Amino acid sequence: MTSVLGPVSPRSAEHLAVRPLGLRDAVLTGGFWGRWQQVNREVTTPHALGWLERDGSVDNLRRLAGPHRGLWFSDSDVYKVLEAISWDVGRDPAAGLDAAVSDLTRVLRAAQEPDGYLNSNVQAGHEVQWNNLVISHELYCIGHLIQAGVAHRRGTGGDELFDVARRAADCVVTEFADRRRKDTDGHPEIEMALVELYRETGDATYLDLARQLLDVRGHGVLDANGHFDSTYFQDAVPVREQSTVAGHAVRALYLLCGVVDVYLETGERALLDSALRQWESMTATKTYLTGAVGSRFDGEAFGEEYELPPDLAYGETCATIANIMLCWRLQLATGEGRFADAIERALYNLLAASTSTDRTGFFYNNPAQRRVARPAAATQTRPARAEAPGTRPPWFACACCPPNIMRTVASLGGYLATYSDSGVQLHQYVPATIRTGTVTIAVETEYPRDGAIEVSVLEAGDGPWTLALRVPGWCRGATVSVNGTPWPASANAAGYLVIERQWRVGDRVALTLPMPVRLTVAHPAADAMRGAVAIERGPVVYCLESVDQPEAVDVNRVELCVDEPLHEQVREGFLGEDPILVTATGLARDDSGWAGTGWADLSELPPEVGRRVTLTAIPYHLWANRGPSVMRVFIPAR
Ligand code: FUB
Ligand code: ZN
Repeated sequence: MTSVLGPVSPRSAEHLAVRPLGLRDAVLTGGFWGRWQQVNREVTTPHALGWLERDGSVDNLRRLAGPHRGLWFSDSDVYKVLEAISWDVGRDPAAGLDAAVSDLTRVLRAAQEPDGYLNSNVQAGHEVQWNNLVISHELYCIGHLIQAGVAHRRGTGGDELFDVARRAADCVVTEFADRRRKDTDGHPEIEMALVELYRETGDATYLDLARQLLDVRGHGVLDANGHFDSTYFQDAVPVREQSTVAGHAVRALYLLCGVVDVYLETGERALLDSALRQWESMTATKTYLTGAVGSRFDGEAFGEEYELPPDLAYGETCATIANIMLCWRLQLATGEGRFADAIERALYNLLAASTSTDRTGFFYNNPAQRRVARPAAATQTRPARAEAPGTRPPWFACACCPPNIMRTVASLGGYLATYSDSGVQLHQYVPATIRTGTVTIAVETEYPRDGAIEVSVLEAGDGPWTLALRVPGWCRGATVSVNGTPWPASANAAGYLVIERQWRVGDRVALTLPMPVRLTVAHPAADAMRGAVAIERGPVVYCLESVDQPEAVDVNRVELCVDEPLHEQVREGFLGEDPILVTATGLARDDSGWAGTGWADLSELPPEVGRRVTLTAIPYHLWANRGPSVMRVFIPAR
């Protein structure tokens, strides 16, 4: 297969159910994500470049001496921003962005050792090279450098940044390949990067090393030195035997991305099976309704099955992004719509909520309930992660999330559609133009404000082909018509309505996905949400935010009257969007009768006192844009 401009460009189609499209072939043309992509480039990118200078991340690489500012893996923030910019210039070159890449590449080239080694913390003498892999993040950082270099080369054809990345990779090969070492990095990431480098170069050394690094893990090769345990590092169980996601969430999911990447190139079924098994377990038992994964603050980790407390949810933004990356690889491997469903949930909820509406503030962790209207910490520019602020700071001391958001938004086109010998598959409904060889289609929609999606054929290609349209798992009663005539199709086992015909230029397909407001309950074993409901409409999860409720209504003390109707109303210009808000009847509880210890004998409960109120729910992703607030997604049902 020829290389595509986007993350995950498999070298051969042999183990793909569907094939990816590049960012110049799947182009966002507007809507929520199209606008975000533009602001990501015009506003977030300069913001991020400013912060990388201000927090010392670039200076660390410039100086390579003295104290290292920020966290020891801050090089990776520079690389992720470079990757984001590379996707952007790949879609559409821009002088300012090109210059930023060149400037930073010059810094990296000057910093790089003659043998290709590059790590500002180690080179400044704060760590001995390759000596403390469990903590040092040396391979993790080089992995991000490789991804940036590959993105830049795919985007521009240029070798500047790519050469730096490849030399660093070759240094890793020299140290680790052919089992010269039996250990690996405490933080997975290098595996998927090496596979991408193999894809880009055709040099199987990188693929072999990626596989080796998967193989050695899980045998207790990382000496945890008292910092967490083997499970935290995914080093307790060999990856082919693992049954569920465990330990640090981002690490577990980055590792699985590498696992599926190696499968996509080698066809080793045990790898895919393991990834599917772990993903299914995570999706059924360890994922919040918002798409958050990794519920524990302690170790930024997955909890046990159904351990999903809404108020204590860690839900790191990077973990959900890692799940999007994993889902995309599984989508390519299987062609199944359940992975696009999960991407959709993650995009419209957690990822959308991770960033302020002006796109310069970010959530590192994403709770599903906030009990106290607490602002970001006084040290606002560098809040400790565990403070879990109720407003979005502009950057973090541990700045992994903002650049991860940036590279995801910049490369979002790559997640919209795929193609195969039989035709085109549409996975996400976003205004876009999709081109595969001689076929071009345009998608127009206001989704998810409504479920009307129109696909028109701009170039019809030769002979018949299929258009496959994902029917989201939440949707009942989807219908489709072709040129105004109902098309009698129902979704196939993979979750797609498939239309096969000889297409003509100007053909129009109208897909309707009904999306009435609905109430969702959690699995009974998810104790923390038992007896509560969440409001959803289409892929959008709603929340109650204190600022929208009638005066003196405490969001911590409301119940939702589930037998009363829910009403939708468009709120034009609300936080820069025209979202649909939902109103519901609720009971505002007055618990003054509970004064004292807060406990009561079941047979002597204080009388229930409350007043009926109208509650207003907003899309979860819009919360915390109007100052500190109290917020909840799950509401006790009445
Ligand atoms: O360790 C690198 C990154 O920092 C992880 O992926 C995040 O969870 C944060 O701890
Ligand atoms: Zn992060």
